Amino acid sequence: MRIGMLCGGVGGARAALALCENLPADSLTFLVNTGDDFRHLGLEIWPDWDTVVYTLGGLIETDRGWGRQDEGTKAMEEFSRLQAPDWFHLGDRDLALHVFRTWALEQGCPAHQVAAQIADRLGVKARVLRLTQSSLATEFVLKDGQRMDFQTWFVRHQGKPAVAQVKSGDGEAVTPGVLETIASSDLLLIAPSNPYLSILPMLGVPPVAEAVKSRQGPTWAVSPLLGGKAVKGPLDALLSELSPHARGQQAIVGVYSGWAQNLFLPADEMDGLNSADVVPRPCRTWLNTPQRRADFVADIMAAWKAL
Ligand code: FO1
Repeated sequence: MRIGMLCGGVGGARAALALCENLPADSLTFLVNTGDDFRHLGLEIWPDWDTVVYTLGGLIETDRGWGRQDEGTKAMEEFSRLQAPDWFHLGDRDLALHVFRTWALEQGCPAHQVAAQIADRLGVKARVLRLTQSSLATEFVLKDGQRMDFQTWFVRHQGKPAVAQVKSGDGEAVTPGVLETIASSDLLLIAPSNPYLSILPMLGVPPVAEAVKSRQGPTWAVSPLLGGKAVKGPLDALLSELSPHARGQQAIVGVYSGWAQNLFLPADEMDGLNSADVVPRPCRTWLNTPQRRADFVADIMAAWKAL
């Protein structure tokens, strides 16, 4: 059985880890958001892809959910001494990855080959594809009319400025293998990632949207909310700003209407949800321990077997 999963951020990386810990790696392809990718200090930085690869390679700093474990701060100390921009934290080990990647791209190696080499060298067995060859450059139109790029809003301003609209590029070249994965996967999952920051930017790319809408097999989404709230990050505020007529899980149902046939969420959060086309399904969606990740995959597989 081949499984593809659209993912981004910490929730996406933990769901990818759950699948890798419990299913054969060669059956899995992860399609990772490129909306957060940007250049900083002249370096090519792919935060969501790096988070998935570090997580699957067993290298991630687990509590924070991004960057490397056993990390150093010498480079950041020097950036500060030089009065270089230091609002975006680059650990010493992580910095080596960005330098190597930027160099490889500047040598003329295509982005998907650079990605495949890095994933392989960091010990990742499953395929982890960036959705597009270059950044979807997500930006925010704020309630006060200002526009702000992703990382300036997310990191520098800690996701606080009120958002009126999220916009991403839609004309970037799709990475080889992405559309084939969407079409040929027996099951396409949408990870419990932030829908506005990670998933909708990907579904906004016309060939990707077309491939998802026209696939033969099921597409199932996993809710990022637990106890009706985001586990991490600015999703709760974004839901109330961008989906003002529905709350909590009902808002997630609304976001995935037209994209997914099922929404997996905790059994005790299903009451009262209504939707014409997205069927709520019970699932243990905590992903913070190996046992919980195994339970999550068991629930998805049980639903698959019951089809
Ligand atoms: N997130 C932060 O909140 N602060 C940081 O300084 C930061 C640095 C960073 C460096 C490399 C990397 O791969 C990720 C990093 N992140 C940081 C996480 C990242 O900005 C976000 O988690 C994602 O873009 C949102 O999915």
